[in-house]
Amino acid sequence: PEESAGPTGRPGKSLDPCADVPPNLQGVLQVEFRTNRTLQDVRNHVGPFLQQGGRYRPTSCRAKQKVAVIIPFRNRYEHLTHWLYYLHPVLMRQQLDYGVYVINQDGDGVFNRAKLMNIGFVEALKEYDYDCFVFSDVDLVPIDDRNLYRCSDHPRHLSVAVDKFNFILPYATIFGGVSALSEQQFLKVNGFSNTFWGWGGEDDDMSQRISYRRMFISRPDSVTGRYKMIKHKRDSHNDPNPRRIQKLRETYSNMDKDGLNSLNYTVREIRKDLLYTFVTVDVQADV
Ligand code: GDU
Repeated sequence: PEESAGPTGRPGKSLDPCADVPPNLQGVLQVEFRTNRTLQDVRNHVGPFLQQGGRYRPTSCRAKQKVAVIIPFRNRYEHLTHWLYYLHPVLMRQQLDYGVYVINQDGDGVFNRAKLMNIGFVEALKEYDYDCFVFSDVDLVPIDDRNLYRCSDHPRHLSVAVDKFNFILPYATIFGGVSALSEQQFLKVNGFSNTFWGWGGEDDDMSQRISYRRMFISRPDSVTGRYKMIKHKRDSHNDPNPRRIQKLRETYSNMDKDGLNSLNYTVREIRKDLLYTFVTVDVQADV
């Protein structure tokens, strides 16, 4: 017998799979940050289509992937508002079954982007059986919705052409900004390192993990992969990590013991907004 939509509106297995290429994409998008937006504006704009926690799934077809979008975060509320305003409609048009997780580092200790992303992976999986994880800086907005927030056969780097770098890939192995790994790919590399405190290196460490596990970095082309970055000053408590160069020489010997299998943290609060799930965590930083 055919399975129908359940009481929660969860589409049953009877829905046909969504198309490989989502039919309602717009291509190049107009993106503008020099305008005042509030979270309430964004809720009014996209709220009717969302479920609490920033969750969405298409109703006319069965999504190809279940995607957790993970944003490492502290004190960038204005950027988050722009990000939500632009990304929710894009992710909906891409027909993803997705949820948005903002992983907020508690306190004033040194920032640890990679550890926050590991935490996002673990916390999202406690809620739903996501199979793909997109890790995104809060200040990066795609300007082409053909850049699909999905996983592929190899780890995927999505932010290939950022306006700040004149729309050129700065170097071949770059993996920072916005990237996507399937659950299996992420487990294969033991997640990110937890030990990059402050700015820099953690993305290159992941890039090396990927190559040491004999995977490649896949990318969209440099037209589809265009992004706008919201301009900002360097945050406090996120100075360049002076140890990052040395640490990158140690990826191979450390990756099996520094990552998901050594992750320690305490969840302080999980707050559900219509637009996102906000997870505040103590990452055990030195202050
Ligand atoms: N972030 C915060 N609050 C902070 C610091 C950082 O929310 O106080 C988050 C944001 O999501 C931000 C991301 O961390 O977008 C990256 O931090 P920066 O913006 O300071 O770093 P860059 O713009 O130089 O980013 C580049 C890459 C990142 C990462 C970083 C090195 O785009 O993916 O690799 O370098 O750590």
